Amino acid sequence: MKKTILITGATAGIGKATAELYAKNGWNLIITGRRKKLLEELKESLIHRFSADVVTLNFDVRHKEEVNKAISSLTGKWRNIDVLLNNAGLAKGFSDIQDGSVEDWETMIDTNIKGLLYVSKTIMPIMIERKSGHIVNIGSIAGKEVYAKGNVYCSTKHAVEGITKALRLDLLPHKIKVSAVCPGAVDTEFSTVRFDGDKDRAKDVYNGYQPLLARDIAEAIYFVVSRPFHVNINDLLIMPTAQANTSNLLREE
Ligand code: NDP
Ligand code: 8X3
Repeated sequence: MKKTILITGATAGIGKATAELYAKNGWNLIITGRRKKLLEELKESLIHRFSADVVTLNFDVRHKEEVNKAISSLTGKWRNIDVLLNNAGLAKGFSDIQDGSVEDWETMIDTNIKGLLYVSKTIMPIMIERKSGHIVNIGSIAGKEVYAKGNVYCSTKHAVEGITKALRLDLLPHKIKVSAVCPGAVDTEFSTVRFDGDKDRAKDVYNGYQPLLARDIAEAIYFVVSRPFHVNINDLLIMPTAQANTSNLLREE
């Protein structure tokens, strides 16, 4: 029987690449995000390229009523969610904490922490009832280290690490697997979003070395999810070869 994955933040970057890889491998897909047009375009493309079975849910993970409404609209086979990929997330701003924008802090906390919790809260009862499921959270190297001017973003990713451990512990009796996939620098829309659409500044983040590609992370997610039932990858940290940690990059012009 075909399996089903629900991906938050499927309109771009890692989420989109993961949707493409899972569609290619014959999974049913529930793709979600705020940008409805991009969701519909991705759906059409997945149907056209892979004859995939796809449902779109257009919601903002920060709004719990929207999350609840969207997930409860799923009926029939679409409620049989085998994998939840908590991927939607973002960084906003890059400054010392004393100069940070409270609005940016709230956006990151509401999206990366509260949004992940809201979505998980709606899917967990389905998985518990089915006594089966796998939750994969996208963490970050920023959840393992704190780098200069990364303060609140790094803190939200540290929270993802804590939530991942808590989910694994509390869902143990229900046989639900919980994993974290934690990338270093990946060339996506991430830095453009962080710098409020400043593409030149975003490009500089990836200059002079080969960053990870969204596809690299999609493949890692696929690996994590495709292990046999008795194997759980708790935590997978994936870095560009040119990046030793958050602060040490080998840039060559
Ligand atoms: P992108 O900006 O390319 O994609 C982010 C996705 O998240 C988009 O699909 C966006 O969709 C969605 N999203 C953002 N805010 C919301 C929201 N409020 N509600 C619903 N969806 C939302 O970035 P990445 O692919 O790089 O980021 C994916 C994850 O990977 C994030 O959690 C990020 O923190 C993490 N990560 C990224 C790294 C990197 O270097 N790129 C490294 C380590 C971790 P839409 O705007 O349509 O809502
Ligand atoms: C994204 C990676 O190092 O830019 O989580 O924070 S980093």
